[in-house]
Amino acid sequence: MDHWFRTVLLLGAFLFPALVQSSVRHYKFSVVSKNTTKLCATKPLLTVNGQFPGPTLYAREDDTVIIRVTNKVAHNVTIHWHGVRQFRTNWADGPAYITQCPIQPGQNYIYNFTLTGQRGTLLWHAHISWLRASIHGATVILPKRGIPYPFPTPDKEKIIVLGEWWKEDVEAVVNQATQTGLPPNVSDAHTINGHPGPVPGCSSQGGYTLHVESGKTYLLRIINAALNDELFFKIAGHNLTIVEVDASYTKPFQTDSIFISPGQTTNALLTANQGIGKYLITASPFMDAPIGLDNLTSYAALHYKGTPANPPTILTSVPPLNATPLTHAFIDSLRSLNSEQYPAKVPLSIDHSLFFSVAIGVNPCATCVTGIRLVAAVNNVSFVMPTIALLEAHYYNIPGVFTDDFPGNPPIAFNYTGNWTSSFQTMNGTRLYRLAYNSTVQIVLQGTAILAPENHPTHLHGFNFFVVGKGLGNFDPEKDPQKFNLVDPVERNTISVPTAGWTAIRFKADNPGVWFLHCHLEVHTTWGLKMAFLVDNGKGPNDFLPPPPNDLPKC
Ligand SMILES: *[C@@H]1O[C@H](CO)[C@@H](O)[C@H](O)[C@H]1NC(C)=O
Ligand SMILES: *[C@@H]1O[C@H](CO)[C@@H](O)[C@H](O)[C@H]1NC(C)=O
Ligand SMILES: *[C@@H]1O[C@H](CO)[C@@H](O)[C@H](O)[C@H]1NC(C)=O
Ligand SMILES: *[C@@H]1O[C@H](CO)[C@@H](O)[C@H](O)[C@H]1NC(C)=O
Ligand SMILES: *[C@@H]1O[C@H](CO)[C@@H](O)[C@H](O)[C@H]1NC(C)=O
Ligand SMILES: *[C@@H]1O[C@H](CO)[C@@H](O)[C@H](O)[C@H]1NC(C)=O
Ligand SMILES: *[C@@H]1O[C@H](CO)[C@@H](O)[C@H](O)[C@H]1NC(C)=O
Ligand SMILES: *[C@@H]1O[C@H](CO)[C@@H](O)[C@H](O)[C@H]1NC(C)=O
Ligand SMILES: *[C@@H]1O[C@H](CO)[C@@H](O)[C@H](O)[C@H]1NC(C)=O
Ligand SMILES: *[C@@H]1O[C@H](CO)[C@@H](O)[C@H](O)[C@H]1NC(C)=O
Ligand SMILES: *[C@@H]1O[C@H](CO)[C@@H](O)[C@H](O)[C@H]1NC(C)=O
Ligand SMILES: [Cu+2]
Repeated sequence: MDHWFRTVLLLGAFLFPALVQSSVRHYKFSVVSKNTTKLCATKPLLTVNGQFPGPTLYAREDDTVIIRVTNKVAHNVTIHWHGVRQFRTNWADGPAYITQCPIQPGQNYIYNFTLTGQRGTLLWHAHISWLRASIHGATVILPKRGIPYPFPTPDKEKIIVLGEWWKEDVEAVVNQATQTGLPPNVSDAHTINGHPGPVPGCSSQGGYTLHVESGKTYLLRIINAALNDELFFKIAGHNLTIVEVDASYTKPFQTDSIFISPGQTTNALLTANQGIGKYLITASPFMDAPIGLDNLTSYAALHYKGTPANPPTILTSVPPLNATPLTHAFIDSLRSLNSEQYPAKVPLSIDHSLFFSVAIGVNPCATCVTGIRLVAAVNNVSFVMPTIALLEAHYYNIPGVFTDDFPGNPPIAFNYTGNWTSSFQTMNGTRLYRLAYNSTVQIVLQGTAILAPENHPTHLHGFNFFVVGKGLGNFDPEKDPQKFNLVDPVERNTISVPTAGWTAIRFKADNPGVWFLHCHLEVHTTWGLKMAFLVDNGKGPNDFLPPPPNDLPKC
């Protein structure tokens, strides 16, 4: 292409931005330690660029994003672009020892990927140990230039990142739990855009304020970046209209409270249609299992322009900790938009029908305080992390790192949600489940009552899935599939499997490589509630796993 033509093209792009189909966006992420005044932490926070929450990644659908990550802290780091499909950019997915070895102190790595077929809000977060506690931020994928949202255009957009925070160094918390075999200490607060609101033993630092103008509509991009807590989000006196989850459009519906699990995102329209004033915003935890959890609500304020000084705050009731019906009502309201432009391509025939029981267990541990260690498992296998990345072991055919014999069913069929009185022990293994390229997969994720029934927000890397069904008790393979929604089920990357219940998901394995599936409660992931899929190459010219980039970190 000659210079004259290139100049005309560039000028055209400048004068008529609509002509530009996509662009390349560059970001620099420095992982640094930072003392913050927002929280009364006793230790500096690990952050990206000194920000908590971290910087927002803005892009449009079809853009390429290049993020140069520099590790300036004493911990190993990786970053995961949660929910990004990573078509043929597997090496940029980020989970440590799954798709890459960690970026070690002083090292760099460039994440390079294109955002294809997705638009909405996602999050990015560290994907090693518990570093994502403070290393996280929003990913905003705008529609292609000139393509409107499939809902009324909001006047403004606001990002709301919900988090969870410990006064102590979070790595010390997880290390202590790993040594003792006991549950880790619960967090000291939840946060809304980095502010906890009132915290016992910590003088108030002021909360986050969402400023609005009467009559205007706001698109709230809400993210749950907490480590271990599913959350409810509410604004006093205002309803929210849900329009998108996990970067997939939904049929709009109104609600006064949002249920959001770690790793999930929810876009909601808020219209400032109430009297001028100051309204309470709350983020509070959900837990319906009989286990200990912090019951701390974080607070922020919705503030109308023109509100007089020091107004009384208009309050709202906080959902009870165990508000199970509210979680079901919210999940049951979610439907794919399924329009002509955004069809729900639900797999109708299934090549791999899998049944995964998810459970807590205990294994012997000579060095632990009580001689046992809490663990967790999928189909009774507690996943053991390898010491080199699985994707490299697969690509280079390195033997002895993993096996591809992950069981497609529990080793013993039993009354999953009943009283398990046999051994609480699990098996160890770095076992993957192999899928043919383009095959269709159904997984029934079955919660169990072993030790304690609990809710598990399960996340799949590399794919979106359709949530075709859910229920309480044991999945019935005869009756339950008849009730599946195969028309407009919600499409997402993380789904909460109900306590003592099941959820059925479907996806098409159209992305070759190694893809992690795990509980997004970090405590359960640490205990072994994780596995990975190995999707073989296809036959087409673009159906294969590309070679790793030159700067891929080494173990
Ligand atoms: C943070 O504050 C502590 C004292 O509270 C100080 O020793 C440390 O150097 C500070 N770290 C940074 C990164 O500013
Ligand atoms: C990003 O990936 C594209 C496509 O493989 C490649 O052309 C480009 O050079 C890469 N950029 C960087 C900075 O690695
Ligand atoms: C965990 O909590 C216990 C009891 O409050 C405390 O003694 C211990 O220091 C805490 N551990 C960490 C790593 O914060
Ligand atoms: C919120 O929505 C509910 C149900 O749709 C409705 O009953 C209620 O009046 C709405 N409240 C406001 C403040 O719009
Ligand atoms: C948790 O806190 C909320 C709000 O403070 C309260 O309504 C609820 O009863 C508490 N639940 C438990 C189990 O303590
Ligand atoms: C299982 O793996 C863990 C490491 O993840 C190890 O500590 C434990 O000894 C193993 N147990 C058995 C029975 O191999
Ligand atoms: C499974 O266990 C539950 C809880 O104990 C019980 O209510 C149910 O009847 C059991 N189901 C079967 C099929 O045994
Ligand atoms: C579960 O079984 C044990 C041992 O048989 C029994 O002691 C316990 O009461 C049972 N629990 C329930 C909830 O049925
Ligand atoms: C899991 O495996 C262990 C060890 O083989 C066994 O003792 C236990 O009964 C199994 N549990 C389940 C739920 O299958
Ligand atoms: C894989 O599926 C897609 C549609 O989802 C189709 O376009 C493509 O041809 C298929 N490739 C192979 C090799 O089956
Ligand atoms: C960092 O990662 C390397 C490569 O896996 C490993 O050898 C090293 O022990 C890790 N360092 C820490 C502090 O975990
Ligand atoms: Cu994730």
